[in-house]
Amino acid sequence: MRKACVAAKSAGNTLGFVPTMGALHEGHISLVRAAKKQCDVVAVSIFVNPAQFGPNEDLAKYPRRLEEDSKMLLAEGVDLLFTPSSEEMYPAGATTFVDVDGMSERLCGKSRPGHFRGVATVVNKLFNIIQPDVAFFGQKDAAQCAVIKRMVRDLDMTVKIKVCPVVREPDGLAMSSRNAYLSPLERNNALVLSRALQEIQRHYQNGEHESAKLINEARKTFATQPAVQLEYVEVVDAESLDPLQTADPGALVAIAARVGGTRLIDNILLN
Ligand code: PAJ
Repeated sequence: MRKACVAAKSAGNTLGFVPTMGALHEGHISLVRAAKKQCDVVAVSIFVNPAQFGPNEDLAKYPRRLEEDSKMLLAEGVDLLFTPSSEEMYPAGATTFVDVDGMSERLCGKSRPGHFRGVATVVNKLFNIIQPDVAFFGQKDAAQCAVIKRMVRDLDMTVKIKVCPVVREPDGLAMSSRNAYLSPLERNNALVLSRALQEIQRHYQNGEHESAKLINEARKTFATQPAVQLEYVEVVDAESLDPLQTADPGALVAIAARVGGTRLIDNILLN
């Protein structure tokens, strides 16, 4: 992979990179298309990164569809696909990690200790292997974007980070590889996440800027759907992930909730 990337760049091409864990959907493909548009050569990685899963999480059952994924990427004109094994990425004795202190404990980091450490470490490793000019991430994982941007800034990495909008199903559900776990009933119940966010946006636009009150509106929406357990709803600064008492334009509202055994996240930027 390193050789192929060096060869691609030595011809004077710009190299775009889209890191993924596979089970690709339109959300991932939107990143690939943005990369194709902006860069001469596009590399994608598919690696279900054990370091970002907690001990009781879905690492073993995470959907793996390498053949289907490869076909989709080929059809999109992706030039390079990197699918390392866990042993290649984490040889015995690998003990170096990237901690983005202060941010790693925010939002999902609170209930998924070590998650952002695993993300930052693997993304740093992938950047070192691929050395992209631009890397593409989805706003769907807003906290991840903030953590990666901070890492790039703090460690003087030269890669540019491009964040692309959340891709949704026609009824509003944010696309996610984990939606595959949902039964038809759960799939319908899961709409409460995007509905609660739309409600918050509406109240914000009607002049309610106090975070506690906006959060309360979301809690009310969740109360109408007892089959879904709200894990958190927070109003934070999109860059630092610090909680905001008063929401300003561009503030990030992030939600995590459990639908049956499936943990889903979604967010919006207030405007
Ligand atoms: P994964 O969940 O496969 O997502 C790969 C990229 O696709 C991420 O940048 C994510 O934000 C983006 N994405 C997922 N669903 C999206 C949607 N509905 N709309 C727009 N973008 C979407 O995120 C990861 O993998 C991993 O943490 C990774 C960065 C690969 C590190 O292991």
